[in-house]
Amino acid sequence: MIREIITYPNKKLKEPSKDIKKFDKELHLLLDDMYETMVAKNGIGLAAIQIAIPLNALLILLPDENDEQKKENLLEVINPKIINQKGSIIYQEGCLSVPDYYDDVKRAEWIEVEYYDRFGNKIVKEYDELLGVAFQHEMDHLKGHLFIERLSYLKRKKFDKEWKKKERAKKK
Ligand code: QAP
Ligand code: CO
Repeated sequence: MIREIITYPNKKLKEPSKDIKKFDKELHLLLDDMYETMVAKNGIGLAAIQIAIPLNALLILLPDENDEQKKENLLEVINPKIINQKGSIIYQEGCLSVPDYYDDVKRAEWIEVEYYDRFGNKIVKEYDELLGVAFQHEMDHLKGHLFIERLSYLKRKKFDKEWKKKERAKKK
């Protein structure tokens, strides 16, 4: 089922998510709905809180070299923790919860993470480049943060200005 994605400035996006305790049918239904929703809305990443569910679950699905999103490349991430990180990288990010705005964000260039798959198997892996950026972006959602909170002061002002302009245009 495709769920509704909540968008900025919905307060729910600030809510910290909670750990998942049971790796059951209900979790699998949530992950399946998140996948359907992410693909339908042309996303490459989605956190459960973006469909208003405050649980520590996120998905990442990058397009392959043929620009196709193959389900076999889907990353289902439960209760993630960053256990190591190094370097820094600047990447232009966007977010389904902040539609039509893209800007540069600085993040760790390499991360080591620990998480669980949908069956409760523990996974420890390293990620860098776009996958590492996507992981950090989605993990921010679980803590109640959006990428626009990580923009430089000037870029944040630019965002506020553009967002207000868009709001005014909508009201007409
Ligand atoms: C997070 O972002 C991300 O404005 C995932 O109109 C961002 O899927 C990971 C999207 C950057 C790595 C690098 C945004 C779709 C999707 C929009 C997304 C839009 C339609 C964003
Ligand atoms: Co996002």
